[in-house]
Amino acid sequence: SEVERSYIMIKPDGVQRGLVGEIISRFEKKGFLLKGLKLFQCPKDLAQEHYKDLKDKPFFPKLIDYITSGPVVCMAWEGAGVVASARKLIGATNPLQAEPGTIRGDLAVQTGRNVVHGSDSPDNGKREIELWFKEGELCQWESVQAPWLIE
Ligand code: DAT
Ligand code: MG
Repeated sequence: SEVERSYIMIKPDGVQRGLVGEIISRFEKKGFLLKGLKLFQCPKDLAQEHYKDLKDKPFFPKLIDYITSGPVVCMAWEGAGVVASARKLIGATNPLQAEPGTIRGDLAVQTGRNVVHGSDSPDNGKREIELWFKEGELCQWESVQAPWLIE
């Protein structure tokens, strides 16, 4: 089977608040492998497709306005168990309920400004990476750290 990947995205508030380095660091230090990275101003139709499961929610229009309000940082992170682990590093959807030590728990206060997205299943990780990255935008490489991370 394929190596697991998660689509992680720093939302416009994370970029505007100068949290890009801090957030990338959390995933880098954990030991996952960065396969794709770009700063990107997202068009409305892409945001709508990304969040299509939420299209009937009352907050959907505001969510789309927020995600398209400025550049985001798109990332593809790889590793066994990366999807569930990234969700733990990110913390609960509502930052006031997110545990200290998590990205949202440490860096945000409101659901509508929760600084980062992470895929909720390996299937969605694959779907979202295909949605946000073009062919050729992902890099094939091996980290020199690999033998020190995985026995
Ligand atoms: P998550 O981002 O933790 O996977 P989700 O997939 O349920 O959460 O929702 C996607 C985003 O939509 C979430 O990060 C912020 C926004 N959102 C979710 N529930 C909301 C609510 N009740 N009010 C306002 N925004 C909400
Ligand atoms: Mg979600």
